[in-house]
Order: sequence, then structure tokens, then C-alpha cells
Amino acid sequence: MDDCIFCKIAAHEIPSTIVYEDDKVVAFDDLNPQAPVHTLVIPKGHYENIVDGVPADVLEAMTHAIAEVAKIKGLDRGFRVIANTGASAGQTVMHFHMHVLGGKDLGEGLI
Ligand code: IU
Repeated sequence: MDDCIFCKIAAHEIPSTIVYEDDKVVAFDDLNPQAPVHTLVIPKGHYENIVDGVPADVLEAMTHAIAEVAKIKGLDRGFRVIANTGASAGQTVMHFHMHVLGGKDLGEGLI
């Protein structure tokens, strides 16, 4: 999509700190981190969110990327994955992304 910032990051048209990349996905550090490790995993193709018909192979690539991010960032004690879906969930960038958060004790709560 022409005016999508995450499409531009995926295409390397906007710089980002890339943690992992393959033919289907990119993982990059969040510009406004909410934890010592806060990395976003996005598909290279444009899908608005997790319920926007994301193909199974793309979801599989994202799961693989999350595992790679966890290894690269040393999240051996655990981490949290969040996909804000829709405005009332606080989704601000309408290109599907999964937040990978860790590097500290996140506690037991979901929110
Ligand atoms: P959300 O789930 O849509 O609320 O999260 C969007 C995230 O994208 C948020 O954590 C931003 O800090 C992050 N982000 C970014 O890392 N780089 C950008 O250019 C933009 C947003 I715009």
C-alpha cells in the first residue's frame, strides 16, 4: 500500500533496526519501546490485521520470525506476543504486526 509506513519499512524505504528478515516477514525494533526488548514482526505483504485473510504460510513465517527474535534477543526466560486488532484494542498502525515484548519480568497480567 502506497501510504503505509510498515509497507515502507518492509521495503527498506524507511530505515529501521531490523532484527530478522526473510522473504515473507521483517522483524524490527519498535521506535517507542515498552520493554527492554520490543520488536515488531510484520508480513511484507499488506494485511490490516490478524483477521484480514492472512495466508497460512505468512502466519507460519511470522511464528518462525518470533522464535528467531526470541533467540537473537536472548529471551530464554520468556516473552509476550501481542497483536492489537482494531481501533478499540489500540491498533494505531493498520498493517498487521505482532509485538514481541521481553527482557524483564512482565508479571502475570495480560494488560
Ligand atoms: P499498535 O499495536 O498499532 O498500537 O502498535 C504500533 C507500534 O508501532 C507502536 O508500538 C509504535 O511505537 C510502533 N511504530 C514504530 O515502531 N515505527 C513507526 O514508524 C510507527 C510506529 I508510525
